Amino acid sequence: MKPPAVILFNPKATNHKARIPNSVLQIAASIEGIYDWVLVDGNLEADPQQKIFDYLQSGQFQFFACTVMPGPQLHQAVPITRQVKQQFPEITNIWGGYFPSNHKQVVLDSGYVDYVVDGPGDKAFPQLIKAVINRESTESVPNLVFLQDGQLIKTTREILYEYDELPDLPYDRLNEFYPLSRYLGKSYLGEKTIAYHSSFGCPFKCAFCAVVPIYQTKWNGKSAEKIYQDIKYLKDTYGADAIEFHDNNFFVSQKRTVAFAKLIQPENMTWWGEARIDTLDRYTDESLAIMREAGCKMIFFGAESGSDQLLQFMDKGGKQSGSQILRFAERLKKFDIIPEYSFVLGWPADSEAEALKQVDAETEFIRKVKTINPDTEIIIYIYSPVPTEGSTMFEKAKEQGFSFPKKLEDWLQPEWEQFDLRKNPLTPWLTKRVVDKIKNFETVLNAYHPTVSDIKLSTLQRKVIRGASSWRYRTKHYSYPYELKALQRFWLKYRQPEKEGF
Ligand code: B12
Repeated sequence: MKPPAVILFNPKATNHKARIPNSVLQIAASIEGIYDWVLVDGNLEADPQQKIFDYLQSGQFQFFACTVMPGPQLHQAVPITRQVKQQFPEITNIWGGYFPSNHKQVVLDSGYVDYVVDGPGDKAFPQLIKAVINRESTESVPNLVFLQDGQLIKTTREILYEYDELPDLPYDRLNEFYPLSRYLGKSYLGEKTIAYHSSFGCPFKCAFCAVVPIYQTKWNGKSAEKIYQDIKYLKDTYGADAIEFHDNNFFVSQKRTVAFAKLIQPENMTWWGEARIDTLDRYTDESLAIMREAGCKMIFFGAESGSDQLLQFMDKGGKQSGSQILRFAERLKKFDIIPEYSFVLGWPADSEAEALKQVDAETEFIRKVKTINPDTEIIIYIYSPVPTEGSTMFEKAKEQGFSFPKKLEDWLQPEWEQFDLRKNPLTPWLTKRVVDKIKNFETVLNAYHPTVSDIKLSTLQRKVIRGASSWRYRTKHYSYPYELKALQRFWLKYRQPEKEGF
């Protein structure tokens, strides 16, 4: 008698481009050859709920396993999981990923999620499936959270695994469910862009980052050889020509980065990844030149703020400083690697006046970066608290009256979606005046310096929007930029990389 099978669900995350669903694919790898599995991708299914119900009606499935990150994915994950529990109460519902890992209680209190896998699921998932099928206790399964007689039970935490020792991702199996070519979309980097994850965690503990509670400053990365092997396979088999490294911190090890660069150089591929300014600034000129030669075109950096005092307040750690952020933008120019600097504005402040002053200081700083290196891409987030319990910042946020929704459905409310998108978190210290000031500056900045990553913009569109915004940018008149908002929305359909990716 075949063991019952597993439905893996990747809820819709973006409107315009599906990416290789690495979260559920890595979970699939953990049971490949042990339990049968099918994959439903909400980014490629017109009616994912019907697809899931068709599978469930076959009676061959016992598990519905869903990956959930904050934001848009909740809009499919919540209603579909609730429906699965109502219509097929015998099915075991399992959630994993950043959202349930950081919001375990509210997820389990919903009553339609049976288990949360907190952090990496590579070992937990196959062990949980086995325990449930064999009706054994789940208390020896690592990284598991569940309710027992109303009590929240947390099993042993296993924070990190040797990435090289984990099973290969079953790309060919994925290709049976959805042609892999549909996941290799056109982007600023290339015609067929791979989404690849080569490391877990990050060695730092920035108080605004949701990675910290999960990986607790630990980091582990695949070897350069292993990454190259996978990429080469996707290039030769599916014609991929570019790579988005989705690691939280790809460049932790200069040795690994340079080794990978030397391996990938002959393949003529273009790549992008996320890094820290102070880490990259310790790379030698030779390493940066080798990376560029090997196709490293743009790197995302958490610049966060030009204020050393705020960098300290947010536990940015390391050696990063305002002057280093400026100097490094200058340095990267020499290597023709585009820095993509993300800033976080709207930190907890004791008064509106103080918050407005903070914003003025940051907008001036961002203008300085653009003067030093006009190619620098700028991304602006507004601080949205994440549960970094014990961090000065999160404690201050709570002191000032911040709290997360108590009911899972409340996260679907528009204001909480904006919160997740870090675009208007409605935190108690953020008044409308402060949010408008940030948004208006962002509008004028994106008009005067439109992102290179929005590949659908024509040269004419770029010229017109820059021309239309130049008086505002030059004279720092950012208020009520409705004409620019209208042009961006209706003519350019401007796409911000932080929302939808490249
Ligand atoms: C790819 C990505 C995106 C893509 C696509 C997302 C998608 N789901 O398709 C895009 C660019 C669209 C995106 C957008 C956003 N993102 Co994003 N994104 C990522 C990124 C870089 C990679 C995710 C991934 O594939 N990881 C690789 C897999 C293998 O790792 P994993 O997901 O952790 O999976 C492991 C475990 O979590 C667990 N697990 C995961 N799922 C499941 C499911 C089951 C059943 C089980 C058992 C286990 C399990 O086991 C896995 C293997 O160990 C992560 C950072 C990161 N490195 O993970 C940020 C990240 C998840 N994103 C984040 C955010 C905030 C956003 C945005 C809200 C940003 C914004 N303001 O716009 C938007 C949301 C809008 C949206 N469209 O969804 C944050 C979430 C922070 C938080 N509060 O939880 C992260 C953590 C980045 C960060 N460092 O802050 N994102």
